[in-house]
Amino acid sequence: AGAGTVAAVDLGATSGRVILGRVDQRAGTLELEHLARFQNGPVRLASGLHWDFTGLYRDLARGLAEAFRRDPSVASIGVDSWAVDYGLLRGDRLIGEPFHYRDERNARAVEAVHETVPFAELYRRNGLQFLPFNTLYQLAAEREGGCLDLADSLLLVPDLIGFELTGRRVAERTNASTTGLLGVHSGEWDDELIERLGLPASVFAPIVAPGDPLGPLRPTVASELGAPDGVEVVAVGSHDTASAVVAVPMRAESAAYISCGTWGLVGVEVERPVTTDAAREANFTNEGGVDGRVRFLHNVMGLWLLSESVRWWERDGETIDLPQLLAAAADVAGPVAVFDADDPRFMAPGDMPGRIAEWCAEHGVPAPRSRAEVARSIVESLAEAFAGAVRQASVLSGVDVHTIHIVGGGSLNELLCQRTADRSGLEVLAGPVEATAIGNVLVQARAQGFATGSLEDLRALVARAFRPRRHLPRD
Ligand code: LRH
Repeated sequence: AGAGTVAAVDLGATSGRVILGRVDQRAGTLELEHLARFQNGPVRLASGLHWDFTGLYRDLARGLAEAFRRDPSVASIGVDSWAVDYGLLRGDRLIGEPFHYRDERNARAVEAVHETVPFAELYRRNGLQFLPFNTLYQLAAEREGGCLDLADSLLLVPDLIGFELTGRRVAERTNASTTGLLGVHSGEWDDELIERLGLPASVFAPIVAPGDPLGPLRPTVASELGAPDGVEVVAVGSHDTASAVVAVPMRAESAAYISCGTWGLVGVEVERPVTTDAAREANFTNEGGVDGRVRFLHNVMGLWLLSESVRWWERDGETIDLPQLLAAAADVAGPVAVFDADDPRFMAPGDMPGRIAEWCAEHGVPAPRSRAEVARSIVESLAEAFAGAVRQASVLSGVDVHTIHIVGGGSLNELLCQRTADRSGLEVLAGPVEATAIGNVLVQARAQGFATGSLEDLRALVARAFRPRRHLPRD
């Protein structure tokens, strides 16, 4: 294995980034250079909550152009994003801005889907926890008065970007696994399920695996980005959580991970799906991982609770300093309310502090009053939900968990990491913060021959390059 440079595009629900990754496996180095960071978020139009796909594409294209200016030796590009959302195409043309998964239309479709295919059967087929925005519910809503009839193809967000860059239409497997339309054992489109749900099978693109080449940039794109000849787009774990798990420096046989950003994805990595009744009842999911691994995990609401509270407080133009708020939260002396972070009332954008107070009133516990108390209450509730989900993941999968790895933006939140250690009674190793981009870089590096080996070999490189911070449980 030699050394080389690749570009990672990583789009989260609140921000996107373009990062250069320089990998030299022999020297044991992995360096990231941040080239662009841009805002992302929902836009409410007359038809509902959408993404500004065109704006996102403009921003990431600027980042990529910067990548080629900075380093003309960039060999490839990989794209990952949040899961489940898609664009519909007619020919080469995108039909409207993609819907945001937090749009309300899905709720109406859930019942209709479960009438056709009961949830227990769905779970046996697709292995997915129930989330009202899983693509299959969105498509059931789309079928009623939406644009599905006009479309000849459907591409999930990273695949849509891959299409814009290369002209190729594919469905990368890890992200396709979040649609609910992929067989949990086969890893292929479940044609029978698609037909029973009355969805047009012809819109789904051929499945590819992380590491597969998509192909060279379209000539107009290459010239716009200033990309030299030979640059190709490579499929990565295009579901951001799949890329993040690649870069968790763990021993999978004795560790749990929490990929903590907008969501807290809490689980373990296993070789085979766990689709028992107990796993279904605990609402655990089996999502596709890189190299055929299975991400057995549960979605906990995550830092959304905090970012949405801050957005609420800032609605009249005030600016809140997050580090200062978290420091004040750490200093809150008395006990604060621990609420159920999984409660569906927290899903939609809006007044989170108000909804937390409402939850507390319904459950007869004193609601947090100051902003610092609200922030502390969120941190404690997340830590409690994280600890509970780790326990469940361990019991349901049989993985004997000794260590919890926290990666992503949440790994910077020392209070959250410490309280997760305290509430679980387990050691917490925090970092790397850019796990998703690192996983994206490593899968490309392996496809280019800059790195070799199994996920364990790649994780060894991560462990060397990014030292985790250790939090021991206090009693
Ligand atoms: C995290 C994430 C998560 C999904 C959600 C829609 O960014 O991809 O894994 O459940 O977004």
